[in-house]
Amino acid sequence: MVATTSLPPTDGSNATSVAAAEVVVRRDDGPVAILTITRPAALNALNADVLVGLADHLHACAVAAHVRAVIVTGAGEKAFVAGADIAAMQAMSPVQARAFAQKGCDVAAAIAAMPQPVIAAVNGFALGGGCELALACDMILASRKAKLGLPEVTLGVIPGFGGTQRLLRMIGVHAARRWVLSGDVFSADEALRFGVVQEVFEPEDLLPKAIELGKRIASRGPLAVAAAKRVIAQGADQSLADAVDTEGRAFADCFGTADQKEGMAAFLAKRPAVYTGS
Ligand code: CO8
Repeated sequence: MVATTSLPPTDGSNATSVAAAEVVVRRDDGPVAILTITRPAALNALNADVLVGLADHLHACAVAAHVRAVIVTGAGEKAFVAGADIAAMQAMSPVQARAFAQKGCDVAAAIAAMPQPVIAAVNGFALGGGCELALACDMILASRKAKLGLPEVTLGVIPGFGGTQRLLRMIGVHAARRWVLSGDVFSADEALRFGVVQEVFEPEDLLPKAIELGKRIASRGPLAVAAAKRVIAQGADQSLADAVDTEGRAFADCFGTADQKEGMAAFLAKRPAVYTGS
């Protein structure tokens, strides 16, 4: 499959390249943008088009003022993403593999850089690069039928866009070794016990619950949500003392926003807050 390159849109529109637009479909439900990876014949496996499509949509959502949360999910009932596309990778040279992995890293970087939270709604297999994509999101909700794992070692490779590193930061070194070195696939409930997923729902409830969560986040102060996302990410790589300092500075900055005045005034007046994101 030949990737179609495109420039990230800057106007918050759905504009994206033609091939990429076919495999990643965006629909908005009010303030929540839902990105659905749609390659059912390959269980939504990640090829260059999917990665470009995801990055394009994420860049567009990041600058869309009305979008306050993003959901990433897979089309159909069977798979979130069953990994990077093995057929596309099989003949790659090390240089090509590095460039391909970089496209995955670009998606992860887009998720980390955008102010809105990104929720992975894992509706089926989330394996290899699919699990790594979920790990790059801000939180992971899963269907009871989901299966997660990093089976790369069964193919003679290792995770390539941050999976080993995000997993170890998430669940600790030894539990990460249990996942990565065995290549085992885990049920949603097992993943919940490991702390890889945060909540598990019946399959039919997953997307509605993810949208509900997205809308709840959308009702909060957007600058505060963005600041909280930022300090959690920064703090994960800092000493506790530095991280608390990072938080303290961001807390103080909130008091320079109209949202803080509005949020506290609304509480005192016993009315819902109307945030402007300013
Ligand atoms: N790549 C390409 N095609 C796939 C993939 C995949 N990862 N997974 C499934 N498919 C295809 C199958 O080949 C099959 O195609 P066809 O009908 O043409 O034969 C179709 O999807 C349906 O799959 P199955 O018939 O295998 O369905 P089953 O229900 O029998 O099995 C499984 C489902 C268990 C999910 C099985 O398909 C499977 O094991 N898939 C591979 C899982 C895997 O190993 N994933 C990791 C891949 S390596 C990786 O992700 C490395 C990431 C590194 C970084 C990448 C940076 C972007």
